[in-house]
Amino acid sequence: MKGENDPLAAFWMPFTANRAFKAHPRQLVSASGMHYRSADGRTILDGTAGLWCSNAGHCRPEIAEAIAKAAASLDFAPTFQLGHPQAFELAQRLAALMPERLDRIFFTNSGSESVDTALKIALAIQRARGQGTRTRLIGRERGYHGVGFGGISVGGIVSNRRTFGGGLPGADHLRHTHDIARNAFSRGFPPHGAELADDLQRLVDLHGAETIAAVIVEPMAGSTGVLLPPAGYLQRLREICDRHGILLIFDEVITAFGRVGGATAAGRWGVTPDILTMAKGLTNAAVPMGAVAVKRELHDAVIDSAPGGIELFHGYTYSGHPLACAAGLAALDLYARDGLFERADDLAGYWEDAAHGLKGRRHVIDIRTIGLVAGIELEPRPGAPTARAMELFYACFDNGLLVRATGDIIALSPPLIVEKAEIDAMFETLATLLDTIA
Ligand code: PXG
Repeated sequence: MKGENDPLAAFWMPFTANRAFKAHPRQLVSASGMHYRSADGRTILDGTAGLWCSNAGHCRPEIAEAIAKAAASLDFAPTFQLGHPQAFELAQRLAALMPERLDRIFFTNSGSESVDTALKIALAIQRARGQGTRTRLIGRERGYHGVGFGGISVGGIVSNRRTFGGGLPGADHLRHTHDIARNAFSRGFPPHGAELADDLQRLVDLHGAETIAAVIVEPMAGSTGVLLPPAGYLQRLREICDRHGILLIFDEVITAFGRVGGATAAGRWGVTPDILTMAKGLTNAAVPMGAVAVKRELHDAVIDSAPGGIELFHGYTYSGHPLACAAGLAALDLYARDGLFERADDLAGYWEDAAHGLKGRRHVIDIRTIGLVAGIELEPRPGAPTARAMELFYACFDNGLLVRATGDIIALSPPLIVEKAEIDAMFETLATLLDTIA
């Protein structure tokens, strides 16, 4: 890396190969609707809604205006022992979108904070219910729950964990559900693997249910390559949690706000967790914000356990920040006005057919879609895992298409305003470029 006069040196970029980026920088300078504009003046079709977050497309004027208005009228207000009307309004609006009874909302500023908040709330609930021995938190292999110490402890990605010590004591993991041998190229929920939920029973038998506070899973694992829940898996996990007094947390940082149709995957797929995390699409990503939805009676247990005092010693300076609330309210208005959650459902069939059009192309060993998400798994290059997908990512960018590469999987998750012609363009670009990659 270069020295003091390098204008790119100071920014230590997150989750980035800094050396490679700074040798060949790819910068975005503006955005509108379905497109980014690059520093070298090209238009880039956004196949990923930024990082799975700009669900209504970029720079929507209604959101920009709401943020500007908030910035000029109430730039900041504490939410510790004080409040402001838009925070209460947004919480109420969110509660109305959540599955039944998940209508108590805690605000955070990111997905990672939502996850750590959800884990802490789970511990507080168990304690309030007289179950203080339940301190163990269970995640899943190949799970991504952000980068806080809680999130990496229950997360299941080795490179996110190995540098940072042992994590939370007692955390354990279910096996992941990814099974190309049995499920490759299946459509909808993969047919095989519901029995993998029984791994939770195995951990109960191993550790004792009285030590387990909660299980956290992404209903659909996004970051690690669009890993869909096998048919019946989430229902089975719910049943095992109920049998043993274990709280079920769905990490919906990616899946909420229309990505799989409906406001949440829980609602869309008919399995209700006890706690649900959100972020990303909550404000259409225009201001950082996350939230945690908690079942009313579980929230009440915590509130009732501390009459008179602060019930939960947790919160962030920026919980319910006025600019984020303004952006959130405007985003929810847009989602409703333009019917964007339904749009993911309406387009899902077209999207699935377009994605599966890549079947038989060079390197492609699996294709998975649900809602407006697609994972295209490539055969790893011998001796150089991840190189093939990374090359394809660079080739796409150079040819005007933004995709995500994770491992040897290309993930697509366009803004929900995507048109059929743009869907065609995405998969045509991928089809062409797959032939050019060694
Ligand atoms: N939980 C889930 C399920 C996520 O996907 C987080 C928590 C953390 O959110 P924050 O806001 O703290 O980053 C995430 C984030 C990718 C990608 O390319 C995915 C995420 C973030 C950046 C890139 O798949 N997910």
